[in-house]
Parts: sequence; structure tokens; C-alpha cells
Amino acid sequence: CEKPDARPLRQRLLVVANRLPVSAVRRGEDSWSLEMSAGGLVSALLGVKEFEARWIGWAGVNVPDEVGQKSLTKALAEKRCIPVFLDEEIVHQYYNGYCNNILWPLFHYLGLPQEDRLATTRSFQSQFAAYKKANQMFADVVHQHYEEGDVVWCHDYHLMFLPKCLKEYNNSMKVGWFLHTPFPSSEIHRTLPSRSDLLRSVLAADLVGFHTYDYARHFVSACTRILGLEGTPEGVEDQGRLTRVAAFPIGIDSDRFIRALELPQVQDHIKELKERFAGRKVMLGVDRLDMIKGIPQKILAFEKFLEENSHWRDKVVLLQIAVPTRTDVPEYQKLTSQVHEIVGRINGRFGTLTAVPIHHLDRSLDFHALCALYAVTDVALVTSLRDGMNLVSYEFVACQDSKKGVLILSEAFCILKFAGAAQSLGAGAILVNPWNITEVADSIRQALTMLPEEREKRHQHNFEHVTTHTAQEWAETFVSELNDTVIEAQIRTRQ
Ligand code: ADQ
Repeated sequence: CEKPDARPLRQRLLVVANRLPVSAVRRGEDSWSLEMSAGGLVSALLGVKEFEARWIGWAGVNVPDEVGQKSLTKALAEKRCIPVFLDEEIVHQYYNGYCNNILWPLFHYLGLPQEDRLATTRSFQSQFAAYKKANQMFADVVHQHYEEGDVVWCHDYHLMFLPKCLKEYNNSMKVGWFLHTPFPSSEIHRTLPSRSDLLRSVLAADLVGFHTYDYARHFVSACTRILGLEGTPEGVEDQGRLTRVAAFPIGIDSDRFIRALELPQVQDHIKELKERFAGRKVMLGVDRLDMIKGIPQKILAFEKFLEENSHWRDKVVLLQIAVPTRTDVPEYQKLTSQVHEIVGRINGRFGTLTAVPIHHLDRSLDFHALCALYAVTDVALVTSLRDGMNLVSYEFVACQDSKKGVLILSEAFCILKFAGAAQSLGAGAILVNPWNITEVADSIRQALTMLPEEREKRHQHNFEHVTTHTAQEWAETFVSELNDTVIEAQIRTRQ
């Protein structure tokens, strides 16, 4: 049994992400309740067992006083989490401002904010200054806790400045950076005023990873076109130093979902849901309520399907679970109202006194309830307009080994990429252009009437993919590639 401060046998992995995998709520001056938070990265890293992982990040709460900071640090240490304390102003400018108002929409091809939005949220320059300051604060905490031999893995668009800050502290630190969103075409990235600073900082990492080859290719071409550097099959070269750039498609901890289906409470849930929706096919959408997830487009396609297939109206139900996010941002509030309005209209149009075609929930579900829902679903609808990868499609497949339901998935074209998962689950899913409501409506009919043999064949393909390309495999591949990259660079320097 390992002593708390003994050196672990496994390699230490410092996972640095904007948010810790727990949210802290203050119960008293020095008492805290800690809750696991939902989200793609959290789900993926929960399954990693190969490394001695520690998390470094913000706990999602403003703690201005020293007593609170000390007690929270102590409570989080038990969960192997190390907090970065950000004050309200920094959070507003760095997180709400630069990350969510500038980088998130830009990386999902929604463009830079318009003048009026910028005016209400302070200037671009001050948001960028706060972004750099926040990244430096993350670097300070990493530096305090770093031990020789550790691997530092920085995550996502919130921390593009971090690799540079870390290397300034210690050039021999092994630093990897992974982006969970798409990286856009260089034509989009070049519109960003801070485009060069961000690229140069990311290039300070030893290894840079993306979900798909296209995102990696976009990054390399941004470096060649904007910075004038040389792109090679290995990555990007700058004055003899190579930054390795590669694709590492994420997966899920599929065993966790498969095992959960055996639990009595999940079986009870499944039974209840089957009784509740007896005689109707169940269609399911599970998304954060974000413009990139294409929720209005999905619901409009379902309406079109009901319009054109009247005999299905009392035989199918769409369950749309949408977790509210960024609820203080006007665009997100507008999206919520828009979705509610469409759902209300469709239920008014096609509902009866005893049943409605759409059940829309504005909330998160606990893990067991989510597994039960996935298991009873006949057709899952993932219609992201853009998405780094989309784990919901993987989770659905993992829970479908007895039902063998159909996955309708936003497609990947040769030039335009939609949900990254389409490139991995392509052969098993029905691929659709989420903007084409007629096509999505047709795919719903195709899915609901698909013959069992075809469903089985498609499911087998998906299931094999999801259970072999897991979160563990993703993290282990990334970290071992990072270790190898650093060793190769040392050999090259010696030669
Ligand atoms: P997200 O945008 O959060 O992640 P996604 O990949 O779909 O998107 O993961 C969402 C996670 O939250 C899933 O594990 C899902 O189960 C959970 N979740 C969603 N809605 C829920 C609900 N109503 N109740 C409970 N749980 C819910 C970002 C990128 C993605 C990328 C991931 C991982 O935007 O493109 O795939 O990171 O890299």
C-alpha cells in the first residue's frame, strides 16, 4: 500500500485543464462539498489507469480568502486534484470572454464576435491579456508541483499559452497539448488578432494532438501560412526544432457503461422506461445545450419526419436531454428559448391528450439514468454542426449490445468536417448533413424501418470500434508518444 507522499511506481501525469473534474461548493468557512462534474474530458480520463494522474485546474468557484483556499486545497488533495485560484474578474475576461466568446465560436466556424457583443464584454485586448495572465497562473501551479520525470499534459483551447509558459520555467519539462475542439482551417484561424502568439505558444510543446487528421492538417497549415514555418509529415519545424503534430482520436471507458447495465438500479430504470414508452420507438438526443450541437436542426428534422409520415406520429417519441451551459451568455439564452419554442410548437401540432412526440429536458442526468436511456433507445440522433469528436455517439453504442439500435450521425465530407466521430464510426452509422433537414428526416425513416440484420451488422462495426478505441488507449498512446518524442529530440540534439 502506497504511502501518501511516497514516489509512485507509475509515471506521474499532471493533467492540466481549465476545470478540475470536481465542482466545489462551500458549506462553511472551511468546509466543502465536492461533486464530480460531467463533460467529455472528464469521462475520458476517468478510465485511465496506466499513470499516476493528478489534476490541476480551476474548481469553478471564487475563493478570495486564505482560509478557504487552504481548506479547499486540502479537500481536493484527497481526490488528487490541485486547484488554481482565479478571481471573478479574471474568470470573466479569460473564461467567459476570450475562451468562450472568442475561441470557442471561432474554432467551430461561427466567426468572431460582432462589434456590439465585443463592446458589451470589454475589449479584445483586455480579454487576451487576461487569457495570458490566467495561463501564467496555471503554469505557476504546475511549476510548484512538478517533479523531474513527470509528464505534463495540457488540455484544450483554454490553455494555448500554457506550453510556452511551462517551457520558460523549465525547458526539459515534457509538455503535451491536446485540443478537444476542431482546429479550423487556416483561413478561419488567420482572422484572429492573436493568431501568431497562440500558434507559437502551442509550438513550444513537444507533442501537439488533435482528434482527427484534418484538424492536425489545419494546424500545420496555419503554422506554415501564418508563421512561415516548415510543415513536415512529422509536424512543424522551426530553426531545427521539431514540434510533433498528430491525430489521437479520443474514446470512452466502454467497460464502465457495459458494466453499469448489469446493475439492479439500472435494470429497474430500463424496465420503467420500457413500460413508459411501450408501443413506441424511442429516439434520443443527449447534448450540452450549445449552438454547435445542432439541436434546433435536429428537432426541425423530426418535425419534418412527422409531417411526412403521419402513420408514425403515435408510434415514436423523441427524448432530447439538453444540459444547460453558459447560461449567462445572451446567445445561449436565445438558443434555449428557440429550442423551447420549436418543441412547444411541435408538441402542440402533433401531441394528443395522452402523449406528446417530444420530451425535452433542460438538465443533466446521472450516469445510471443515462445508461438506462441509452439502452432502451432505438435510434440515437447526433446532429452536431461541428464537434471535436462527440462522445455521446460512443456511449450510446456501448449500451446497445442487446438492442442494436441505429446511430444517425453528423457526417464528415471531404472538405467540410462535421462531428469528428463520423470519421471513426462512419461505416456503422447513417451519416447525414445536419444542415439538410430533409435528409435528416429521411434518415429517421430509414433508421426506424431498418431490417434487423442490417442493424446488427452496423452495430457490430460500431461496437467493435468503441470497445477497442477506448479512453485508456487514447491517453496511453498520447503519453507514450510524448515520452518517445522527447527521447528522439534528445538523440537528435546529441547528433
Ligand atoms: P463536449 O462538448 O462536452 O466535449 P461530448 O463529446 O458530446 O461533448 O461529451 C459530452 C459528455 O457529457 C458525455 O460524456 C455525455 O455523457 C455527458 N452529457 C452530455 N449531456 C448530458 C446530460 N444531459 N446528462 C448527463 N450527461 C451528459 C468536448 C468537445 C467534444 C469532444 C469532447 C472530448 O466539444 O467534441 O468529443 O470534449 O474530447
